[in-house]
Amino acid sequence: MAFDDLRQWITALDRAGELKKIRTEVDPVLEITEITDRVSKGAAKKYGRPGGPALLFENVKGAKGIPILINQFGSERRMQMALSVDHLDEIAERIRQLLNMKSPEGFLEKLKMLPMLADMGKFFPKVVQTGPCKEVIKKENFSLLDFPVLQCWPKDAGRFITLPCVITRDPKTGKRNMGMYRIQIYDETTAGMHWQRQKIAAEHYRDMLRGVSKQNTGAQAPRAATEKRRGDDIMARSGGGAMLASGERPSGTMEVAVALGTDPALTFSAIVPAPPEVEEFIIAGFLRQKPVELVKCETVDLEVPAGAEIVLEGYVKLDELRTEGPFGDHTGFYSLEDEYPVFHVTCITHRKNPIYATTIVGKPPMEDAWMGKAVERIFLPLMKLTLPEIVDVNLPVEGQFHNLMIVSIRKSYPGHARKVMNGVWALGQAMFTKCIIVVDEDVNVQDIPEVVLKVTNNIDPERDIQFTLGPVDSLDHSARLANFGSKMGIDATRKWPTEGFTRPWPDEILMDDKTKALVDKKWKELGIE
Ligand SMILES: Cc1cc2nc3c(=O)[nH]c(=O)nc-3n(C[C@H](O)[C@H](O)[C@H](O)COP(=O)(O)O)c2cc1C
Ligand SMILES: [Mn+2]
Repeated sequence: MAFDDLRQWITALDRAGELKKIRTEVDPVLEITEITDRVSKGAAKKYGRPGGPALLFENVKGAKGIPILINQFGSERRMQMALSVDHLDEIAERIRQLLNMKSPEGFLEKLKMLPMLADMGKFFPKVVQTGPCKEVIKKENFSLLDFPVLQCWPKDAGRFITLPCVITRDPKTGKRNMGMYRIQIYDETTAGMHWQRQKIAAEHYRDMLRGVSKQNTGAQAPRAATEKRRGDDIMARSGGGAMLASGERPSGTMEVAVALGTDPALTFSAIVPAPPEVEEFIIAGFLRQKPVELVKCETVDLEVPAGAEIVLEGYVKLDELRTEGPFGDHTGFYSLEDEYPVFHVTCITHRKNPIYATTIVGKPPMEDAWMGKAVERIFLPLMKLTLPEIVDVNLPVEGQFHNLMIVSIRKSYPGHARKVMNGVWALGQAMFTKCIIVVDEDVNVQDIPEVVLKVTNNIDPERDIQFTLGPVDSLDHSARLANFGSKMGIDATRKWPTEGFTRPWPDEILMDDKTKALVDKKWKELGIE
């Protein structure tokens, strides 16, 4: 069953015993973080599993009655519920079926395909006339300060919206993108838009700077060369998205809409590292098996989820950047301040009695750990499209997803592990992977003790470690330069003679089946247990 909006989802969480309502007054400045962090780290023992319950804070200091939902995705069970499955591999299986689709040969085969084609019809979003997010429309006298936005950590630069679905339009194709990029509140109507430079909205922004549009990518003349050069200058000096050139500045704005508090599949689709050509609204439709309903914005030419709790409409100026951060990030460290575009809000619409949905990030494990694990499972079949030799992948939570990937492969030729490393580094956001460990298919990558044993046994470090240079995550504080640094691959596969390894390779120690069966039979009699 898909959830139409955040409220249906909260009701379902409550019914499933996955929600804790808290009536004691709490402060959105630091206090909610401390409570939620303890819950994420296992302080709520009565739930008997990592992650604890989702939390609905009903009495938030200074919130004028707006409750806060946090930790909605914060356990494996809730992540499954959010995507309406019993196991995340079910989604991977659905993707596999879609990818395996071949042309039907006879009438019967065509008939068999009909249900799948009908399913595909559910993926596409539908624009409807109006929706609950329009219950209150404020084109003036609105304020970002009206919402109980958290200050998460002591050294944060201020209050940050941490779970926003940021919607922009590709000026080249007209396609929409929805990405989750945190937003720092500056004042009533302005905020910092933290889309990192390799993300899709930052690319839209650069395209606007370049003067690229649907009109001039075709037969029509491109922008005047001088104007183009000005845009290039800004990009060349860019920090977060782009940096101001002194003196001349290109003019113009880029429209942005932000949905806060949507149904969980939609919120989740804002974090998936989808190819730029695929609209997240379609991904959400696929995950929900039900179209996403959209409504047109009031002041910008964008559509937003009709059932959202809160919608912020506005624009970023192409010639304006401002310091964003520091912010306590999911690396366990503060991400340092940097220059990012400024979001100017032109209109706020919301439901009556809106609920503010948010999250915190920090030292893992936290809520985002479960979201990341879901991405890992769902993207495995898609990784295999490009790298079919991959058997399984583990992005350990402590590696914060971009710092460590353990991948097992079916090794078929000399140098195969290195081909896989290079393939991963070329794969969308997997480019950020600081350390890739490649093992043979007999290693269970989900079993870290086994990985440590086999990897450390199997490598001759000088021979088996591959360094490369390239883009790194904006949050990487150790790289030689912001956004640019080195990455490491460890080839921990068994080395072959054709790779120059001619020494004998020892067998792994394993007991024979006969002796095992014998001891199984005697086990009780031995009286050890
Ligand atoms: C809670 C949370 C917060 C995030 N904050 C940011 C952020 O501030 N900036 C950013 O570039 N990516 C952030 N991300 C990661 C992006 O959402 C992710 O890379 C996504 O795939 C980007 O979408 P895009 O490919 O459409 O750009 C965050 C992810 C999560 C789960
Ligand atoms: Mn995207």
